[in-house]
Amino acid sequence: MQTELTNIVGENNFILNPGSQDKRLIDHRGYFHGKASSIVFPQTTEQLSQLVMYCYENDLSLVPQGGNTGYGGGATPDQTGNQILVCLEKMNSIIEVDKVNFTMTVEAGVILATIQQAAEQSNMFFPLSLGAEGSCQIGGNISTNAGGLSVLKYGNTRDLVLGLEVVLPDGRVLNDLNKLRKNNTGYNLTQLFAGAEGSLGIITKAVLKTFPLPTQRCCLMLAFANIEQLYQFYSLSRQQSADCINSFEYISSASLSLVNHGPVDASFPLNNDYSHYALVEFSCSSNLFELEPVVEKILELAFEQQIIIDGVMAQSESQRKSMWRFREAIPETERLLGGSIKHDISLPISKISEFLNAIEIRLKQVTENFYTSVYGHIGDGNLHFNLLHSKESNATKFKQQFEQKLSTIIYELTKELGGSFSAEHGIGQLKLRQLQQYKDPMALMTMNAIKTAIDPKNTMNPGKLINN
Ligand code: FAD
Ligand code: 2HG
Ligand code: ZN
Repeated sequence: MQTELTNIVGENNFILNPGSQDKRLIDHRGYFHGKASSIVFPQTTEQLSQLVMYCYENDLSLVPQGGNTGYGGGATPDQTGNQILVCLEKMNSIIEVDKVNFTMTVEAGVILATIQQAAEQSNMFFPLSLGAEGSCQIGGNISTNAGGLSVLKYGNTRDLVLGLEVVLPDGRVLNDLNKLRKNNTGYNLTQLFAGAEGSLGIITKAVLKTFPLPTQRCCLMLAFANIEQLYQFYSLSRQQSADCINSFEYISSASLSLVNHGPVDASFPLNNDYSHYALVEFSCSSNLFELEPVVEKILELAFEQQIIIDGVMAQSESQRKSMWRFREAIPETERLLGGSIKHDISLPISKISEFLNAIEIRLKQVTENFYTSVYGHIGDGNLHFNLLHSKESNATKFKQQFEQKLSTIIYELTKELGGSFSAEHGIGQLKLRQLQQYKDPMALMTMNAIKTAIDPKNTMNPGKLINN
């Protein structure tokens, strides 16, 4: 294998028999520990194509990896030690920033934050934004169809992709790398690879949509007596701001208290004894009207109509950033506390209140030994409904003993209310069972048929997303 890899990628671009402690072989949450016969760092599509062709001919399977920040273990190889881990980090060029077409063309290994910065340098905006943006790669974002903090206005990652170049499982290169917003010529193949979690091929290049750079931002931290009022504010503010909201994030009192006494070195701008908080950000790119008076008026109306019980607007960029810290620090704080049992669910917005009212009682029938940290992209109907052990018990033991029972209760109620058990984090190897259980059988059959047609030897990230 050493000779072949040297011939294909050059002697400095692979590691043979990597040690099991190599961080690329362990997923971000430390749930999955894999082994690999080698880790390869291709530098070009041509090298990658040759590598995949070699694997196809020799029945070797491959696992693509970006920044390794995914939540489903999709980028971790299995335990056999036979798989080849393909890391895209050396394919990290920004190929073109096109100000006329509002697009960027990039290689798959570019880090998300680098793309955001490059867009900004050209007075444009790439809106995908999430806590891992300093290390996740655009190829990983596309493959997981990541959501994040500005889906309400700009959509999920798949909505931001116009075209892709992909190395198929037999090594041939599919070129669908176009800048077209209209291209009605059959199946949308680019969209097939978005959210495929590396199961159909390795993305090597992408054409992304960019947007006018926001020049005004107004950020509110609000307190609500109940979820119904939160959604009244959601409607009011979407309507009256001409839909200028880019983020509408929920923070429950329990999630707030995790970060309020921990990592955020700013004081929370409201009293901390309310039950429900929302961080709402408005933005626009125009300088022809002022956003702040509009948002002030919305706040005033909401107070008058008694929709909110408390609320402030950030008065400076540093206040805006510290408001965001209270939201963004929650996952990391949970991790430092030993981790949580995570549920990344979505519901029709109209059902969230019913879900929250019913779920706790059902869970408490199994154990009282936990508390919930609920937060997330509530404007998209997406909650991170995480369960943490109560202080007396041990986090690992809690997960081992209760994860399956508690998660089943949460997913069953989610299903009952027309929701999804995986809103934005995907399936990977973590949620294969739930996929079988909750996805429509005909949809599963169609997914399997697609996988078999494109990857007949099942050498492309086997055991992820599709359990063949
Ligand atoms: P990896 O973890 O490396 O890979 C993920 C999957 O994509 C794997 O199946 C892998 O095989 C495949 N893959 C990677 N690159 C390629 C490629 N070039 N071609 C084909 N397949 C490929 N997710 C959200 O949706 N919203 C959030 O708000 C969010 N916040 C997060 C916050 C934190 C602190 C962390 C740690 C994670 C968060 N995530 C979030 C999850 C994660 O960041 C995203 O899933 C991200 O899109 C993964 O990108 P990555 O480059 O790390 O991919
Ligand atoms: C977020 O929105 C991420 O912060 C992480 O999707 C959610 O860790 C989590 O549960
Ligand atoms: Zn999220």
